[in-house]
Amino acid sequence: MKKSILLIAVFLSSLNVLQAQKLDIIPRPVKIEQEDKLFVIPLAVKIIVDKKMQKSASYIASDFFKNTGINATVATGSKYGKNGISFLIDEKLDLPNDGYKLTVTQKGVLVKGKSSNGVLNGFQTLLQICSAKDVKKGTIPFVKIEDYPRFEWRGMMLDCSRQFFDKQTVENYIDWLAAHKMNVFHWHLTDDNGWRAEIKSMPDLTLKGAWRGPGEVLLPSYGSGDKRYGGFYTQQDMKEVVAYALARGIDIMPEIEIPGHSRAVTASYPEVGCVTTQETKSVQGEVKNVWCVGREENYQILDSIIREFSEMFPFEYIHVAGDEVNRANWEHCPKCRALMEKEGYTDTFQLQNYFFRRVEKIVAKYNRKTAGWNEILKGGEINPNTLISAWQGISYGIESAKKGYETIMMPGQFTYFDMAQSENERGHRWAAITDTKRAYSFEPIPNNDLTPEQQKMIKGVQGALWSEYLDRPARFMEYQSYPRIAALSEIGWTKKEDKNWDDFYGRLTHSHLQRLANMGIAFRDFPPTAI
Ligand code: TNX
Repeated sequence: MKKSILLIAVFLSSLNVLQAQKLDIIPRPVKIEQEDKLFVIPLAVKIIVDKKMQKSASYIASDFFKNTGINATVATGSKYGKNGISFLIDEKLDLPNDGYKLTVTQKGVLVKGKSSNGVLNGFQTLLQICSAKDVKKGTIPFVKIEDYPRFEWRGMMLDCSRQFFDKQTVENYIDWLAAHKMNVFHWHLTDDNGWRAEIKSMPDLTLKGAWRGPGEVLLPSYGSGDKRYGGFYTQQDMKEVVAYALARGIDIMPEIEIPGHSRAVTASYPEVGCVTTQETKSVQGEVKNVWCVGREENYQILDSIIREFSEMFPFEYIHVAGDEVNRANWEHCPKCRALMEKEGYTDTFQLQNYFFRRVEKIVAKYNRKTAGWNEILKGGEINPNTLISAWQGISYGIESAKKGYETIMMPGQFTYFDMAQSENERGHRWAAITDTKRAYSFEPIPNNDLTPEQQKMIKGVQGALWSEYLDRPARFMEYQSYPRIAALSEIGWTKKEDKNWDDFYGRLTHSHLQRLANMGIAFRDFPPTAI
């Protein structure tokens, strides 16, 4: 008798119905109710995608197949399909923006989102459930999930200047962000070491400024030795990447690095730089890398560059940088000095502020809002609509929020994934050594220093991957990105009180690292197996 009970128990547990299966969702959802029953996905299951989400339909079908091995038939519609999987927009859903409800019953799967991005977030959760270690292939446990993000902005920046990542690589990167419910890709397209965006009115920016190596005026490349190195995206490429990202719920914020970090510009068009009486260097040891703020023609050039960017990138923000400007350069430039005198300025931060106020006007002319690094707060007032990327530390973000600017928290000490992950690994070290646990410990609203109104100015969080070190070994970019981006995704999404390292680590190691491997990501393991 006892033996047969045991046998039944073993049999039932092999069907995974005795104990709740771990779903290991990252980022952790707001609310999950789970039952010990399974929906068996029929072969050639019918997927219904809301009519308003036409542009995401083929993506949903192909990613569903990649994760489950099941070839669904996809149709667009607006009604729940019995025994199938339905993805529907319900604008009246009683959840915050980007929220969704996911219900799995014997009747099938229903994902409802307040917006198409909400639906896509629910889709990602569904894929993660299907690929959780405990969940038997071809089945989905009965669940009711209600979920929405803590922050509206969950971003990641990739530096495509110091190293050039081709279009396919960028699209893969976007896929991986989407899998973590991230919604902004900050595309760092220009820097001292390469200009990567085709600009039709300034062709030399990519004919010359996208390349380095022997005979080039640019810095020697990182690790590429004597070989010519570089590349750029055509305008068509960039438009395609934008569409690719939008289908996955991701907006692209392009960045044009001005007025510093512009060696690639002056190598292509020397007249844009200052004519100085003395050469000075930027913090990164670069010469001739600053736009001349006293040269009037430069503002026309900026107008055409920003216009072309606005034609390619529909997102509401264009990022115009402003970090680490070698202002000493302006002190030795007669044109800049003349402008200072004319305006009655006593220091070069005021000159920098003058530059940004003009740039803000150009950006506004093309119906976009300006974003910049936290240094643009210096030297005078800027437009109250301008968004601040606070990179130098948490206190910089707090200061920006207190001044009333919408702020993205991206302190280098926690969210710069170019930082090494341990003493023995490669990477920058100037901000911190940041392993996944440390990255996870970041709290974007760390104290009660901010009033509730000021706290609202913190729109979200972002990571950054600068690429000076990403030349080698192969796939180091992925090693630096994951699993730290998985940790960041939870900081951006999950409620503060639900964040817990041990719990996150459990989900990560039990199911999620395998998901990353399935996506083809060469992530850093615990303990590290490379470098
Ligand atoms: C600072 S963050 C920079 C980048 C470097 C990075 C390396 C910022 C706005 N500027 O130019 O690549 O440090 O960590």
